[in-house]
Amino acid sequence: MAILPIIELPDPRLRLVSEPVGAVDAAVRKLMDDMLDTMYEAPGIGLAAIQVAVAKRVLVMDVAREDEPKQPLCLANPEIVWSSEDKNVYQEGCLSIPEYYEDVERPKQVRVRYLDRDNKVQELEADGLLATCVQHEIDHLNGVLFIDYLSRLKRERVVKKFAKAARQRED
Ligand code: GNR
Ligand code: NI
Repeated sequence: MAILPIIELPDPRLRLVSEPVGAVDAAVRKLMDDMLDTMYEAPGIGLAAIQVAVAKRVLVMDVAREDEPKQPLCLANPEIVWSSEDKNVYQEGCLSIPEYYEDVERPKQVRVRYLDRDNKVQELEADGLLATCVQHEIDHLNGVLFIDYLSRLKRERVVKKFAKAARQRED
């Protein structure tokens, strides 16, 4: 188990489309375990592999509250096979865009087909925060960030702020 560095805006790797895994083998399982460690330490409720600079279609999540038992979920090659017409608005954040939060509207419920930690095909019926989180994570696998759903003004403002902060770290 290991805690991996999380890449942040404006790192261009966040815009890559990640590659499917051939199968969930020992190497992918180790990646999933390291991602769970990294997510819990951050702390966050989800993490996509590209956020730790690995362009594979792998994500982990745990939306259990602090007073509840852990509910880790590991998904490889996830696909949304159904989304509800009903929408939901959540205030989203992203570990790759620290300390920035905005409301995003997404389908309220989704069904996701994926490979689990044992390389078995599974389906997840998600609602509420879990549905929002899994859509946010699958977006990462396609190089999409939650700021892409905001107005151009808001998005450009936050991109510029992070670009400036990165420049200032340079000199
Ligand atoms: O920790 C996270 N919280 C969160 C809150 C609302 C909607 C989505 C998320 S995911 C985020 C962690 C993250 O950046 N995952 O990619
Ligand atoms: Ni994110």
